Amino acid sequence: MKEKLEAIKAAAVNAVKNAADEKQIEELRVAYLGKKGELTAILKQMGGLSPEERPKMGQLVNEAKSYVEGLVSKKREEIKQKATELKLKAETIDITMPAKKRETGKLHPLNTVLDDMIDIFQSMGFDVLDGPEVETDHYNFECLNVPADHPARDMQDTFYLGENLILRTQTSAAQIRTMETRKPPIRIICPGRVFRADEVDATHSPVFHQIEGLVVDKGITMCDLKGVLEQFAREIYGPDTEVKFRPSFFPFTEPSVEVDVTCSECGGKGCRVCKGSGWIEILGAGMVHPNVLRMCGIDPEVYSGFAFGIGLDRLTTTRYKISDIRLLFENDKRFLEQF
Ligand code: 2NL
Repeated sequence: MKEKLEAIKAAAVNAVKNAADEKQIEELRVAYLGKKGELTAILKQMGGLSPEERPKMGQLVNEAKSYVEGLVSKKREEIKQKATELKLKAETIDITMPAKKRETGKLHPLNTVLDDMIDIFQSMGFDVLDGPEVETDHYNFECLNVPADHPARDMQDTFYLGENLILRTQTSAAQIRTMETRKPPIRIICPGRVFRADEVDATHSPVFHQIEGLVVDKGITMCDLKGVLEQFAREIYGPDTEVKFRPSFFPFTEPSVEVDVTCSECGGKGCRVCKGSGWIEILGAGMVHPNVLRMCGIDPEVYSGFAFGIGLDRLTTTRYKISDIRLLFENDKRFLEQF
């Protein structure tokens, strides 16, 4: 029996030494030390021994068991340690590797120009407001004194969404609502996207951007209009810029003007940008038509006002020498990165 014990012990020692992972170690523990394990089984065979031999044998078996137990837990620790080392090795970070490039966003050139314009008008005391892009015929045309047979109302020029719903062709509607709800003095600008069913080319897009402005108070005259718009033009194009007011026509203003500035590219000598004229048209404006004031519940005998509309897109393309307006709407990163 003693020899059998020695044989089992030797086999166990050998097996534990060669165990490769935690699963094998656990299997060996069960096989030798578990309830039905070989070393446990040998204890149960001691019934056949003499009373003198029994305790000696019992002691030997217990010694063997605790010896093997010791080996098992030592081996288990070893295996665990090895696994941790391997894992750490696999997770080491090579700090000499090049870092991932982080890309930062930038303002769209339209927003840079818009921010500049908002700064200028806010410093002159204008509030900035916003309105919906889908408008009714009433607010987009009717209140602006645009007659029913005016070409702007044609399906060819305006995007109709229904009988009376359209995509706004200018941002005036937000200002009309302000006149309906606020009492003068009114000093507001209204930037936003506007829509026209234009033929698309390098200078025309069906979506573009506009800032409209409106001032209404007692005693507002053409001089106020000139002063504000000259100030605006000089802040955008530089203090030496000359500003020219040409007579024009809009249904919603009377009298109406268009405003030109000396070409910033050639300084007025004439070049490709200004098509040889030395001047660039930057906006349209005028004194608010009495009909418009009246339709908004403002008495034109008491109050007067001026309004203007500035295209943002052409201001942006000329400032940054962008050759095609469509580039502003494509969101091509290679284009946008340049600003
Ligand atoms: C342009 C220039 C303009 C207005 C817009 C306006 C707004 C109200 C009342 C009167 Cl609420 N007028 N806006 C005035 C003059 C010119 O836009 O080139 N438009 C086609």
